[in-house]
Amino acid sequence: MPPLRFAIFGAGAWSRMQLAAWREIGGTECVAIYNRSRERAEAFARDLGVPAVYDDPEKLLREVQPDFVDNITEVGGHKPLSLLCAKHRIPCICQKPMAASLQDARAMVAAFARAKTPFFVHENWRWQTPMRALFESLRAGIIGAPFRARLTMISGFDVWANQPALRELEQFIMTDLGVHLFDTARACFGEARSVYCQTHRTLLPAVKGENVATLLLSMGEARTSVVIELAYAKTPLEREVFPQTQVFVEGPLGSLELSADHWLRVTTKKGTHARRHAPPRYAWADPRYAVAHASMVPCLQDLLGALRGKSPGETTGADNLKTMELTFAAYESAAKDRVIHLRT
Ligand code: 89Y
Repeated sequence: MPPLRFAIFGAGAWSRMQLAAWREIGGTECVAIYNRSRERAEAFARDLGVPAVYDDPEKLLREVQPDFVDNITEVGGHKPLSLLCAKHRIPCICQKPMAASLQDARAMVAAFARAKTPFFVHENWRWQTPMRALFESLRAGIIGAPFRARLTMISGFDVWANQPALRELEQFIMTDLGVHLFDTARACFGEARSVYCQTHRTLLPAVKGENVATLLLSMGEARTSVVIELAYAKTPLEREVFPQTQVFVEGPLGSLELSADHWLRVTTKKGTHARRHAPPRYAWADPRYAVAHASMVPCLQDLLGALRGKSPGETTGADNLKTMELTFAAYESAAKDRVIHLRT
């Protein structure tokens, strides 16, 4: 099968990592790079062997006619550049978070539906090695229908050192990190029925947005009570586990615990079975982000299968709209200090 020819939009650090992940799976060829600043695009092309460089995205689409675009720009580029792909009926993968507002996310999904063109969101958290092991245990019904769960990501890691733009977001931790955990919770427990959320801004003025959030959700048919705790704060912690998500799930037949260093413990009346689900190591991955970077590989494999029409793909734009609805409902809940009910 000939490789799918694709273009990358955005020549930042994340694009470099993502191109390495694409090359890991094979079956695609990056044929062009677009960036607002031509110098950055040229440096990217030189370093990574990409044959064509553009500082005009529409010209790229017209001249190169890629099979798909991987839109790896900052959030401000997600809507305009994805809509450009829809206009040219070129399938597009957009980096998370899909958009900076629910209205924009809805407009994007609608534009691709009208253009009858595939649209996906690069949402990799649910593809983390230990998370997939957790899904398997949940789906196998080992603990029965879960009645309560907790997903925690509390960290003092300096995420702003590598991603300084995160300092400027008025809506920070839930659009940057929350979307990942919300999406993972949806994959585990079903759609959110309601959400109550409280947020804190403890790093003002250096970080504009909220950097702490606590949510209580009711999810899925089992109406699982799901608590999500998020923090990028300077609180001293005994153990730093960035970027690992810790999970605890209770059901009538047992409990599941995903804890530090990728250990999954399954406890039933027979006792506890513990197994470590470490992510594969890749030379191109930043070891400080190991489990997150490694998860790009199965995520892209899934999206490639979908682009080839072999499978629906887990993280379609339409599916990710539910994650966006939950994210903005959580902001609304925090602003109004009340429970928000979502359409399921
Ligand atoms: O931007 C975020 C992401 O997608 O994963 C972790 C991160 O780099 C910092 O929160």
